[in-house]
Amino acid sequence: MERLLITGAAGGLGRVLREKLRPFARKIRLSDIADLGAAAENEELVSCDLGDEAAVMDLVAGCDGILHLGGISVEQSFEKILNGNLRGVYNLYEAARAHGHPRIIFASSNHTIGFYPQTTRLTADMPMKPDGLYGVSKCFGEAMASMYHSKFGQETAIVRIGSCFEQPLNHRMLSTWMSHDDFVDLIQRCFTAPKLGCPIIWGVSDNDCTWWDNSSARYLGWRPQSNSEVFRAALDAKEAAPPVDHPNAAYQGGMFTQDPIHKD
Ligand code: NAI
Ligand code: 15L
Repeated sequence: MERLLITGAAGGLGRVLREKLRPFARKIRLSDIADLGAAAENEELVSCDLGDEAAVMDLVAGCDGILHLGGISVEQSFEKILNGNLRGVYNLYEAARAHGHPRIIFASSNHTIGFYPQTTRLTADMPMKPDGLYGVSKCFGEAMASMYHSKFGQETAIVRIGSCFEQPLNHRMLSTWMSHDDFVDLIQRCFTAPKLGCPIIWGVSDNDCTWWDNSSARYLGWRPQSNSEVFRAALDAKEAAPPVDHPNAAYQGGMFTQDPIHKD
């Protein structure tokens, strides 16, 4: 790849992927509203608010792939979500349309379906059940990806990320966890697949207790290698598993189902 754009590059996932994807592109353009530190040899740093249409238009110019991680990543007020996740996604898709349709990987979230009970096994074509305004904003992003694909042929991998951290942080995440290495492998496959289309992919490792069926994305050849079971004993030693009626044991979105509508 000649130039890969990573939005949200100063965030938790962005900082990890900035390093791991370095060999994958001749140039990496990193953008955020937060501090990005110093540029390495093949990096370009661009401070850019995703809500600024003209700035996003310039940001996307010259890029042949976009990993879109930027935006609000937890439940917050509608005003904050509106700028980063709604305007931001619109601006990104309009910029991609103006600049030759670079392939996009959209970091969606399990909070698009967070109100499903943990007893339901989900395929990617089942109706959304968002668990808050953040989840609704990711449903909007998925709908934008689908519309730009149908209308303009824009290809996007919609990755409904479960919990992508070094390791699962609680018992719920034994089901939702995706390792960084599995995500890197998925990103590479999405950018190199001869034909991508606009699939919804569950961003989850090969966990024994997953709730999500990824068979519709098998054509990408992605076979996650990590399994959260290796962390179970340590988690059990740290804390008891939540009782069955606790949100973290009842709902796929866990505690996000309990968030209020924030007003500030
Ligand atoms: P994060 O919150 O650490 O990083 C998001 C970055 O976006 C931050 O650096 C922030 O400054 C930037 N940002 C926020 N508003 C912006 C704006 N208006 N303009 C430009 N930049 C803006 O989140 P994290 O964990 O790194 O997640 C990355 C993406 O993956 C997010 O879109 C998140 O919703 C999604 N995701 C992450 C999961 C995870 O387990 N880490 C799970 C599901 C989805
Ligand atoms: C998300 O969408 C969040 O961005 C992340 O911080 C985690 O909380 C994750 O979902 C999760 O559900 O574990």
